[in-house]
Amino acid sequence: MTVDQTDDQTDAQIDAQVADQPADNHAPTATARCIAQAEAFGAHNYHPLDVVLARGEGAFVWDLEGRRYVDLLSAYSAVGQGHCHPRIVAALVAQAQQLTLSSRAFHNDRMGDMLEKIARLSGYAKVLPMNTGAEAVETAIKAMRRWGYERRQVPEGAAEIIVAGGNFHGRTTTIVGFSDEPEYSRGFGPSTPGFVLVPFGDAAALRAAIGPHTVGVLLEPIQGEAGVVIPKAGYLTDVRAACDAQGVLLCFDEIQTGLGRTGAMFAWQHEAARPDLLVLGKALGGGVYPVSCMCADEDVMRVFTPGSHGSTFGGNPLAAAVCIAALDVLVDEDLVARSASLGERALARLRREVRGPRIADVRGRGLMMAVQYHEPIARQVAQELAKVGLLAKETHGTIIRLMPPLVISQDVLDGALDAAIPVLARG
Ligand code: IF1
Repeated sequence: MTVDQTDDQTDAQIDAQVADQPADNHAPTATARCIAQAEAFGAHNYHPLDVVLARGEGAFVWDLEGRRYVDLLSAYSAVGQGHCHPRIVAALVAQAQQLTLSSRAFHNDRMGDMLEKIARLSGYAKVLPMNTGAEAVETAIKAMRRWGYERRQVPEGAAEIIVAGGNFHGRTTTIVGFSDEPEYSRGFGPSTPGFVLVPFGDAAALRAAIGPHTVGVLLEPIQGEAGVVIPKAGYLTDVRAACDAQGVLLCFDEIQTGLGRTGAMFAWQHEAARPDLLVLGKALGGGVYPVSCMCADEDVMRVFTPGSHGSTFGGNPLAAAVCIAALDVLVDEDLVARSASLGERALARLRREVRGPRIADVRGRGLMMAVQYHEPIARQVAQELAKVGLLAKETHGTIIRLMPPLVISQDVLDGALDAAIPVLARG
């Protein structure tokens, strides 16, 4: 279909096209129409469950037919503060009536408060605001490379960054170029040079991979998309020591693990492994607006000089207002402690009750949990969970991630586990 055909098409033709689209045979009309419309006019770069969400509040979402679900994905951790948190929405609405976008050609009266709040919360002197997680990761890659050329005398253009197998850091061509997941990189080459892949969790292999052109290491402290892959105790500490010993930078991508998800404010705090660069996103925007950033101390951040990096929307007043409220909610509602205590209790119960020949592993930290099967049945488990009012997402065929909003109450989580465990255990 070309654009002019779209323009010329009559409603009847669109209705006919929409009606022809595949949709769940049992899905009611409104749901079916919505799915068919997305199928008819959207790129097919996702394979969502046949659920059309229309409303969200706290840990709950409702579909077009009014069915309520407990959200066990939290938009991949971006809805840590819960859906449509009133304080965050109020901040969005208020700022939207004041000033939404100023560009960085001028100052605005909200960005400074956001930068200071993130700096104090993260313990870093400087913050560079961006929008999506991938943009913040690309910012960190630029920072490590320029730091390497200016501070380690690495020959220009020869910088290497060590990354881990199973990594997920976003979808830009540079980032997917160092992914070892073929579906993320197939057909998008040529890859950006200067990345060295080592096995995740193997500090000796990482240490051995550091060479004269290495400028930094980029890791998720716990791998999210790989399926909540938690390294053995001491790994992050060993990686920190290896970077110190050879004078290379350590960058942790905490876009998914950060802001309380794993039961600490940042996952690196489970070990004494403070990175030189910290990348945040997702819940930084309170599930309401895309906000990301890269945090670092002056020694690294000063590689950015006026005009060397930026973005149209980075640090805009609307993002700042939302981010400030999102972080206030995180702190005022003690979401980090909730994640730790609720997660510990939920994981213990899952480990106790989700057992059987089909179960390969049950793991987690804070409210970032996963059930792994021996066979690739996770998609059908997700579909079965949806039937009992629970929304979760499979990854890599065999893993179901369970990541409710950090605001979920003990009762609601207990109820969700009551419904989930028979489905998870059955596989
Ligand atoms: C999709 C995955 C999760 C991330 C980490 C950077 C980014 C992400 C650790 C990039 C984003 C999202 C992207 C989304 C689905 C989701 C995802 F399955 F793709 F990998 F969460 F596990 N670092 N993860 O998890 O942030 O640019 O998206 O803001 O692309 O399908 P972004």
